[in-house]
Amino acid sequence: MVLEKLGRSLDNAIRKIRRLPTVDKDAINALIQDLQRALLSSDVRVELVFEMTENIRKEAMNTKLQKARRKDFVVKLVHDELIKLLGGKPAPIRIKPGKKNVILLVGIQGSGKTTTIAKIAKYYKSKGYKVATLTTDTWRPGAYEQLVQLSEQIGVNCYGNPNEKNAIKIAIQETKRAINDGIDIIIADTAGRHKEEKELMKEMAILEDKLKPNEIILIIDGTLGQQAFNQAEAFAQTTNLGSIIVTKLDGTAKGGGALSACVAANVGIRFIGIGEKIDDFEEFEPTKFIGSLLGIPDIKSLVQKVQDAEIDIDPETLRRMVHGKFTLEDLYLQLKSIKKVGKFKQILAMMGGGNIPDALKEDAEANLAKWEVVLGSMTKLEKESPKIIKKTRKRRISIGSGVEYSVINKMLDQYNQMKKFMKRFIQMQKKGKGIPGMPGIPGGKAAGDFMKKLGKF
Ligand SMILES: Nc1nc2c(ncn2[C@@H]2O[C@H](COP(=O)(O)OP(=O)(O)OP(=O)(O)O)[C@@H](O)[C@H]2O)c(=O)[nH]1
Ligand SMILES: [Mg+2]
Repeated sequence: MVLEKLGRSLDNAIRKIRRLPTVDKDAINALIQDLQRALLSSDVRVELVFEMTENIRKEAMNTKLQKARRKDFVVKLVHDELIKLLGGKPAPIRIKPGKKNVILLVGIQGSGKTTTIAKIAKYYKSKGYKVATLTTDTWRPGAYEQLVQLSEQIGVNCYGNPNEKNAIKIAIQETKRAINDGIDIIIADTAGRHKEEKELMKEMAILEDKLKPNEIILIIDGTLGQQAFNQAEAFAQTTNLGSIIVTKLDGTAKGGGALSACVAANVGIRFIGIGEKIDDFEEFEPTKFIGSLLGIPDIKSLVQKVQDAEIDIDPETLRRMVHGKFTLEDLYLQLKSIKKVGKFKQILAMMGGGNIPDALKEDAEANLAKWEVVLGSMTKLEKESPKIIKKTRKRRISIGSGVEYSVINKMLDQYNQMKKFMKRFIQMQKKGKGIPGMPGIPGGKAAGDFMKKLGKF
């Protein structure tokens, strides 16, 4: 496993907390200590470690939760903070079929560029692209032969010119040749350079200018630990870095430091190298990676569960909802505050089943920004009694907000559906009957619980 030692200590820390009958103050403090020890011994920068553990402590201590939900909540906190530490996933490199597509690898000597070229070439080949490698390394003896050999192993062409000493010339001529040969993606190797080597750093900037790569990827040796920060920063200053690949994460205790250092330098990690062989390569998926570090392969569903449970509905809105006084603005505010319609659906599900008005499923979320503008052009009366919004008012609102009719209509439509849904729910509740269209929910146990909950407000 990658970062085995860190994984083992994080796994132990999480296991300990999950085994406890309740998560109290002492348990949180013990977890914080375990996390600090684990991350520091993985060479993560002290400030980062303290910042993240302090965040966990604050959130864990200050959030009031039912006992049963505390454990998952705390695990999710750890997950969220580790994601922050290791960064999100960079967007995929955009490849334009039939056009020139170049991925340029840079990095200091021995970081693993040439090996990684072959790994990336194999990755894109397996996605169905016609891939070739290109070497511009005129410095290291045998650089050309090394890449030819690796390319043969994965069955792709290698472009280069061992008789030419000018890297820029090679880059221009050989890229042309590859494009003429119908290559979709050229993965270009460069000579190893040091951030102090001004000439080579300059050459790299020219290569960038001439090749106009889709992305420049910096290769960083994971055994450097937090030293990776200086390197990432220095390269980011000279070129337009797109992402980083951290290599040699197999068998180094400092991997956590290297990964977090890259993120601290503001560059996302795209892949990780986990061995010398071509297949020892992984796309960097933060959630999956952290799941395996924490010993919870299915961390995604745990996180989802906690997120779903964090429904935060304003009690006043709830009260208005059940008394049939739900306004257009309430709908907007509610959608906005919970951000995801998914959560809103959950609230509705609590009211009696999964039968949610169709219109609320997708569009509401996407249209929120426009709704805001529309609401700004409405009078108080219109927001409270949207049924008075007929043709003339719609025209005025549309002109005032600059939002097209269709959005206003949809907004009103969604509001009406919501209102109808709630009215039906309330009627059925009063009669103690089931809810039409929701078989098997005689009044709905969930609905009953929901009503009880409402009684508290
Ligand atoms: N364990 C391990 N070794 C790796 C990994 N990636 C590369 N290496 C090894 O690191 C050494 C250097 O790799 P190269 O690919 O030649 O590095 P480079 O950056 O091209 O080096 P220069 O061209 O000299 O700048 C080789 O022995 C590789 O086998 C990795 O992910 N894990
Ligand atoms: Mg090399």
